[in-house]
Amino acid sequence: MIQTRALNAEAARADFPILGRRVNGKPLIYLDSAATSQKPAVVIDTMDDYYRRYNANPHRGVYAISEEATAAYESARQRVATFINAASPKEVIFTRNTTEAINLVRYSWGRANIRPGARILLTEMEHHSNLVPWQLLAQEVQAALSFLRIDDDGLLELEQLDRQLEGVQLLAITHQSNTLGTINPIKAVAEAAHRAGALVLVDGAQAVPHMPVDVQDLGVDFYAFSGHKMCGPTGIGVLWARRSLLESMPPFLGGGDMIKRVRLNEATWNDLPWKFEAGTPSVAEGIGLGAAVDYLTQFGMDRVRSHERTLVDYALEKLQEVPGITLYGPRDSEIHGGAISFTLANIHPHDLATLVDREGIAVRAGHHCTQPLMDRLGVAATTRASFYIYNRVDEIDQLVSGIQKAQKVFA
Ligand code: C6P
Repeated sequence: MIQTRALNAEAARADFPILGRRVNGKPLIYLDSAATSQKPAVVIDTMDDYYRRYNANPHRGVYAISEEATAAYESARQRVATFINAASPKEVIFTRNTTEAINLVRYSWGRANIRPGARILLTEMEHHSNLVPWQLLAQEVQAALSFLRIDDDGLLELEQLDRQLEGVQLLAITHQSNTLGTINPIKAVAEAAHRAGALVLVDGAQAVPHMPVDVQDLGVDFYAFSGHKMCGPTGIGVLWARRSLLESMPPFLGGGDMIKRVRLNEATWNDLPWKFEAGTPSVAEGIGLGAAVDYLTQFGMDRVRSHERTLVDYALEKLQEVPGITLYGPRDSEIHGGAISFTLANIHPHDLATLVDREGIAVRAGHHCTQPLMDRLGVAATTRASFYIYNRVDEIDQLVSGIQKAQKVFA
């Protein structure tokens, strides 16, 4: 039973060893959790413990430590399933990351189902991970891509949704934009897509770490996310999909563990979820993700979300006072997750990121793997500050004063 714990950023910080270090002589202010979150000691220790005490290949050995590794890995899957309210752990496929989870759907479901002439509907705010796989599939099977546009506040234009869904076989959409911070109304959009006969894939890379996600309540068909953005390690991600869909899909990769019986010229497939997990899995990473899920669960995702809303409200208010700033994305924290993008007149985002780094502040500058969105915004790059449970409002003040210092350098 996981104990609940109030979300106090100061107390949470003590759980993250890296936050104790200094960068360029200043305490590290980490505002790039949308790229990857920091890791609490409990995740690092859990992985260390696996390697020190029961490192073995799971699902294969009948000896004690292999069985321990199997139990820990499968228990992590069970906890991930509970975390997103999957109907069964069989619906939780471990992948390397969000990118691989989306590509699994592309190769397996997409190749078997998307027909020539069919349409795949995306949005203008997709990360390249939820765009390029569909470009490749569309080229391969002669399908067409179309896009939901965004308005000047960074919100999807949904007035024409029903019309745009005509002839669509798959809607692939991000839950929260990594660049704009926009939280999309997935449940309503999924209902409309299903009415039109389309399936719905959600890129949840920026949602699962930051808000409660209930895949059954959302009513979607595929949901992808990464462990490393939610206090877990790199090298582990998740594809959730409805069991009936997974049962009907051909395997993605072939190899060990995904089979039941192999003969020289044919093979039969293992049960779910292992049918989609060929080869030795990322065992330590899976177990580490289980520890990350437990870590977040003690706070509760409602509290994580409400902490980030406080930070977003504060940051939007403080940043808009900076002369020459342009903020992108919605102004209402109800639909704005913990990532804020902006540009400054006369300072390139990379220069700004370099200058604030001198103050120990880590922010991301660039296109954030959303080049078509940059085209839509009419910029080559933005600076992005993104928040998590360990960020405090005073760090936003430090960012603002770092920006002001940079402006003096370029004045
Ligand atoms: N975005 C960012 O700085 P992977 O790399 O597979 O774990 O996640 C890909 C991905 C997919 N969708 C969204 C919405 C994402 O934000 C990301 C990762 C990072 O914004 C790295 S580019």
